[in-house]
Amino acid sequence: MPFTIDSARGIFPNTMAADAVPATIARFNQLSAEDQLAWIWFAYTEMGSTITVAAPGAANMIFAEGLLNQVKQMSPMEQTQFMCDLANRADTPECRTYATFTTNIKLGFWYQLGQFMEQGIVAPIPEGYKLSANASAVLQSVRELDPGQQITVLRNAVVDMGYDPSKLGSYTPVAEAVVVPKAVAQRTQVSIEGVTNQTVLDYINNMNANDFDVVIGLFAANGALQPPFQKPIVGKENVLRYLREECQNLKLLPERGVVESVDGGFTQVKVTGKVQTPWFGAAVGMNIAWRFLLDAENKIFFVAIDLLASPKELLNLIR
Ligand code: 45D
Repeated sequence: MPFTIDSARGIFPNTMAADAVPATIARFNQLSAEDQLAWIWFAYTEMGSTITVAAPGAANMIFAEGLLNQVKQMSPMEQTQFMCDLANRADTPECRTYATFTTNIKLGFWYQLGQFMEQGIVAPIPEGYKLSANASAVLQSVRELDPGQQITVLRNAVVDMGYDPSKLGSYTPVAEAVVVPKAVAQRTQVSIEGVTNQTVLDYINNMNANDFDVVIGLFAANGALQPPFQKPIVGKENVLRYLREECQNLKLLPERGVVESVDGGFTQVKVTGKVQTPWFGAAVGMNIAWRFLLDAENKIFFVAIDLLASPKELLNLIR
């Protein structure tokens, strides 16, 4: 075996990822809970003047409803305490419930809390709240990011809240229902300048059709998928669960790529383009690279998805 998952992570080392995202999150994590909540509120509201979040479907809100109802029944002081507990990742029953939510349920939960805060049903950020100097500085740096990076910072802030899921022991994640794959007549076929590799095309087209059973069939038995700023998810079972939980209704818009033969019959393919999330639709195109490593059977041994540092990186296909 010429590659391990670990060595595969290093293919196309010239790819410049948006390191500003984890750097911003690290600075955000240093802030007090009060500052974090106010910071997100300001960042979210400011962003809302140019791009708006799509309301989650009612069917998906059902999963967060129990916790939302609990919060509604709290006194304003308890509500503020609960939100601070989330930011502090405290060990409370409510923070444990939140920890069982998958990313999209967490986002939908906060979307609804935000609405409640605007409607006066949940305690708002106190009027005239003044951010600390540090928090203001972090807010300024997020203003300078492109929209795709801004929404990733917000998403990661939300995902990291609540009790640490890895400390929960075994639990059933609270996830959206799995959608039915798109009907064949409604499917689109991409073309990628410089790439005709069938596995890569099948990957993109079946992701766009929410046909995750076909997507997982493209992976090698011990294949891995590495989402932006995360460690690889290894093995078909884990990758399939991730696809069902996190990848519904994404729109992958690859533009161009390169294909190169490497050791042991393996092929490395780098594709760049845009991805849209159902939360923002066509309003936000994230600049993305896919770095595939295919084995001798043309199965996906490894694929990394990177959020790119700048649009300029869309043209960077050198090794
Ligand atoms: O604390 O090929 C308030 C993979 C106040 C898979 C609030 C992929 C206080 C394979 C404002 C109410 C998935 C990796 C909070 C491709 C407070 C693959 C609320 C890539 C928290 C291509 C805040 C997919 C709210 C990608 C409601 C890159 C914030 C997907 C909401 C990226 C923020 C998706 C939202 C992203 C952020 C989605 C909805 C970045 C959504 C971001």
